[in-house]
Amino acid sequence: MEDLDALRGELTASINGAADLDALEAVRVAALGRKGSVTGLMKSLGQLDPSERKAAGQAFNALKDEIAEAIEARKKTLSESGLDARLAEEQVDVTLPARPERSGSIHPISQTIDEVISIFGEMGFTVAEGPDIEEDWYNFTALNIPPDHPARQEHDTFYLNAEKGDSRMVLRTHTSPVQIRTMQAKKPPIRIIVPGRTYRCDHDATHSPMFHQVEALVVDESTHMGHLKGCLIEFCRTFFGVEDLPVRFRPSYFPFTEPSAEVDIGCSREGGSLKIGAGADWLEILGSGMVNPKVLENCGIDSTRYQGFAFGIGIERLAMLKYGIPDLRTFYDSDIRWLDHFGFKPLDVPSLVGRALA
Ligand code: 2NL
Repeated sequence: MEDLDALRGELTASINGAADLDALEAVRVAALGRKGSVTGLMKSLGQLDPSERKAAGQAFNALKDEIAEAIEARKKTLSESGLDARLAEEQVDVTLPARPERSGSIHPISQTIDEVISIFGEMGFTVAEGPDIEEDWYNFTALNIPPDHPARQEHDTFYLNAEKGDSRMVLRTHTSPVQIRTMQAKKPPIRIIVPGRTYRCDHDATHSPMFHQVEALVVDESTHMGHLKGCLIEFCRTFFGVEDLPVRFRPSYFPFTEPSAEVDIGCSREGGSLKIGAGADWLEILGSGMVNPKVLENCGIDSTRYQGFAFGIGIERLAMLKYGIPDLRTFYDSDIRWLDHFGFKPLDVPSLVGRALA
């Protein structure tokens, strides 16, 4: 029994002294392995006098269990401190600035959309989004675009193959279907802007089959053309950063608005270069109008009580004008040198805060 106590003391000291999991495993093998000291004791039971065997067997077993338990406890302690050590070693200092040569840039399209959202956000608009693949009704019919309208024809619109029994879907040709869905789902007052991808079957130097639009919709009981004008004049001046920018509303036609107006801003083309702001020329930048009462009714809105205005802006064109990007096709080339030149720093979040003081 004294030998047993000595062995227990020795093994316990080795277990608690094991510095890592490998050292602990060596102790385990030396004690409980096939040729281990405790295993040896168990094997010696056969040579004992039968009168001693039972008591000795119980004592050996108790020692074996005790040692096994101590090893498990030590193992747990070592694993946990191992993890703590690794966590301490692999710590990342999140306060270190990103290396500038590694940062990406914000695409001019994203930047321009963010700027437009920021301006209309300050005016009280909220952003709405919807699917790129639409039903014909949302993209055309609800907008008072007649069945024989040229916009519906195969060569202007991307149609998807119809599933059995279903009518064919389209890639939305404008973001207006989102306004239609909003009008169906919500009661006025409505004040939304809708940025997103749009698609038309057109590809040349000034058209891309995928492009971006921001449309807006306001519906309320007393909404009138004065609101439309004020809102768009304010937008143009803020977006281009020209306080006295001339803005002109020119009569136009869209099936979904009545009356309709295209909006031009003042510019100069003197000496072959385009300057926004001063000058004798005009530059068309967006289309707008009062929502056609038929469109309101198509969405379940009482057109004798409510009126609305809407407009649509092409994002690529806005970005080209504001940032002097000469070629539409370069937007989609993913040329890293172009992105380095025309891209924006990720942390330059567009904001109007402080603009009034600037
Ligand atoms: C353009 C013209 C426009 C709208 C879009 C609209 C949407 C609804 C109802 C009425 Cl749901 N109108 N959108 C209205 C006028 C013009 O876009 O030339 N965009 C680049």
